Amino acid sequence: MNLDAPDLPDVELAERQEVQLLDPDGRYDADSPWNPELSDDTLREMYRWMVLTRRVDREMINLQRQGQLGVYPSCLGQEGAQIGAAFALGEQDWVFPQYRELGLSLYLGVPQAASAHLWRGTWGLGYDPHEFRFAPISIPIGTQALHATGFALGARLDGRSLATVACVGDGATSTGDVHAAMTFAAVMRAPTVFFIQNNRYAISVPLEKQTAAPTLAHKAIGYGMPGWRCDGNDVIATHAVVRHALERARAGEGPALVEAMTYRMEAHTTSDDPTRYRSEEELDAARLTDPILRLRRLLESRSALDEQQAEQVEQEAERMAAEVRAGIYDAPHGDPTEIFDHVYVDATGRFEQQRAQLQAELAGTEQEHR
Ligand SMILES: Cc1ncc(C[n+]2csc(CCOP(=O)(O)OP(=O)(O)O)c2C)c(N)n1
Repeated sequence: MNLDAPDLPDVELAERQEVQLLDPDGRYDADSPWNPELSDDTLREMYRWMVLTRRVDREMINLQRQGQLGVYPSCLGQEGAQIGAAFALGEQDWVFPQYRELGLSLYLGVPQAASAHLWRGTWGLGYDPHEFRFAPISIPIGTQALHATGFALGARLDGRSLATVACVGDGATSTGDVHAAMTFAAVMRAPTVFFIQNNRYAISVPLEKQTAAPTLAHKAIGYGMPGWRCDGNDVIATHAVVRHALERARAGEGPALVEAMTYRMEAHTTSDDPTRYRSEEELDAARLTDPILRLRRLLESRSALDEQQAEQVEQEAERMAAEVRAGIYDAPHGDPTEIFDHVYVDATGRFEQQRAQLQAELAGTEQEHR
C-alpha cells in the first residue's frame, strides 16, 4: 500500500487568513477590503447590544445559582461574534441556534423570560419561532444545521427570498449531522450560512482534539463552498464577513461557511468546572481580547461614546435584567403534552397511546397534590 501523500489539488493548507478590522487595542484598519464603513451610530448600537447581552447573560447565571433555572450555557466573550452576525441579518432571514446564542435571540426580540422555560424545565418552547425568526434552541449537537438547510430550501421552493444562519460550535463541526447538512446545502445551493463560533472548546475537549483540519474554515473546501475565517471578538469583521455570506446566499450563489474565532470565557454551562481543563493564564490572555472593550476603545477614540451615553446603556441593561428576573419568577408552567403537537399530521396509534399515558400521569399527579 502506498502511504505517500497523494498530489493534492490546489488546496491551501496554510492557516486561512483571519479577517480582522478592529484589534484588541481598538485600532481600526480602514484600508481593509472588508471595511463595511459602518457609521458611528451603528457602531454605538452594536456596543449597546453587546452590553445588553452581557448583562442578561450574567442575570441568567445568577438565576441558575438561585435555583430558578436548572442549567444555563453562558455566551460571555462571544458577544462580538453574535451581535456582528445579528447586524448582518436581513428582515426575512432566520437564525437556527445551537444553545449559546443569547445575543442573537435578544437582538431578534425573543422574550428571554419565555425562552428561559427551557433552562427552567417548565416548558419546551415558550415563544413562537415564526414571530422572531429564531428557531427552537437545539441541544442535540448539530441537528439545527439540518433544519437550517431544509428550511432554506423550503423557503426557496415557496419563492421567498431569505437566507438562514446555522449557528454551530467548533465541536459540532465534527458531527455527522453538520457534515450531512453542509454536503446537502452545497449540492442543492441552499441559501444557508454556516456560522461557526469557534470558542476553542467542546465542553472540556480542546479544538486540537476535535479535529485535525488546519482550520475549520478549510472544511468549506471539501464541501464545495466558500469559507472565511474572521476574528469573532471583532464585531465589525464578523459583521462584514457574515453580511457578505448572507448577501451572496440571498442572491442565489449558494451556502458559505464563516469561522468566527472567539473564546468562551465562562464555564461550558453552569454545571461545568472549567478549572479542570484550562488554566487561569489562558483565561487571562483571553480577557485581553474582550469584544466589548475593544469596541468601546474605538468609540471613545472617535468621541462617539461619552460618559452619559455609556451610563444610559448600563441602565437599560439593568432594566432588561430586572424584566427577565421578574418574568421568570412569575412564569406560568407550560403544558407538557404540547410535545405531542406538531409532530405528525396523522399520528400513529403508539404515539397516541404515549400521549394518553402522559395525560393520565399528569392527572394522577394533580390528584396527589389535592
Ligand atoms: C448529539 C449530541 N452529542 C453529545 C452531546 C453532549 N454535548 C453537549 S454540549 C457538547 C459540546 C459542543 O461543543 P461545541 O459545538 O463546540 O459548542 P459550545 O458548547 O462550545 O458552544 C456536547 C458534546 C449533545 N448535546 N448532543
